[in-house]
Formats: sequence, C-alpha cells, structure tokens
Amino acid sequence: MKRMLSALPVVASLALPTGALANDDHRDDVRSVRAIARIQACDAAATGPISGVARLIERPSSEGVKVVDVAMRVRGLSDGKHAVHIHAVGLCSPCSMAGGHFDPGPSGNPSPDGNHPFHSGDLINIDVKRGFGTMRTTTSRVTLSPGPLSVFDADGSAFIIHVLPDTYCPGGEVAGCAGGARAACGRIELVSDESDSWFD
Ligand SMILES: [Cu+2]
Repeated sequence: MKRMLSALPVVASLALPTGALANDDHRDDVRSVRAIARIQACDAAATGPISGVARLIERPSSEGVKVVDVAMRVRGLSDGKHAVHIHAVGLCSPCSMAGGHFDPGPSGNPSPDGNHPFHSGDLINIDVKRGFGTMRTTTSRVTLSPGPLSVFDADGSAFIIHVLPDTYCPGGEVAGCAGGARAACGRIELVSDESDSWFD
C-alpha cells in the first residue's frame, strides 16, 4: 500500500511532458490564412504586357497581433521603383475601378492622398531591375481573416502598382507623390486549404 502511494507522484510528473508535446502537436494544426493576386497590366497597349503574382500570408506576431506577409514578383514594369498599394475595391477592368487606397478606419482627411502614407493599404515600392521586380514586406494594417481591417470586405480589394515611385509624400499632398498613374492591378483572392493555386 505504501509503495503504491509513492508511485503516484512519478505518474503525475510523467504526465507533464506528455501534455507539453500534445500542445506542440496542436499548434501544427493551426492553418495560416493565405491569399493570392494575379497582376496584369492596366493598359497593355500602352505599357506592353505586365504579369506577376503576389502572395499573402496572415500569421500571429509574437505579441498575438495579426500580421500579413506580402511577397510580390512582377515582369514587364519599367526599371526603377513603383508604388504598391492595396486599393479599396477588388476590380481591375479598368484599373480605376479599384478605387482609392484601402483605408477602412476613421480618416479625418477625405482627400484621396491626404492621409498618405498612413492608409491601411499603403505598402512599399517594388524595385524593378531588367524588367523583373520583387517586393517583400509585412504589414499589421490589414488582415486576411474577417474583421474591421479585412481586405475581404463586401467589395474586396486589389493591388495597384503605379507608374511612379511612392515618395511617401513628405511634403504633404503633392500631385503624384503616391505614385501617379496606374500601371498594373491584381484582385486579391482567398486561397482555400484545398486549392493548389498557391504553388503554380
Ligand atoms: Cu495606389
């Protein structure tokens, strides 16, 4: 009887590491939210063909805040830097249908460029060398999952790549400071767990 009682704490201490392992396994079950955008020229007759892809992954930061990693590759833009933003509407034909910069929060400034570069959808320039552009950034200003900052609101959202670089408007609202005319566009679409479109 005495021997059986003394065995109990051993069983309990063995249970602890088993529980920790189970938690680690459980974390692997949490799937990230992913989205993709196919980038096309706004006016291929004027610029020549432009094609690319942007991939987005939402993940929790170490503080538990949702952050979205954005990786974009585009061929056919002119060499140099081009502004990239998430615009308010998921339509690209024509590119003006994408509306202004995605900015669902309260904005005290109704002017399209007045809040620049502090819109939710403001990102960084894509850098193009010999016709091939890449851009990687992480934003905490939008989400892919549902919520007040989700790019998947009632009318969706789209990337716009502009003809000019984004200067981030240090002098305030100056025409063209946010990139000027629109060069390319891509509607952002949710990628389901079953879809293989992420990998092509
Ligand atoms: Cu823009």
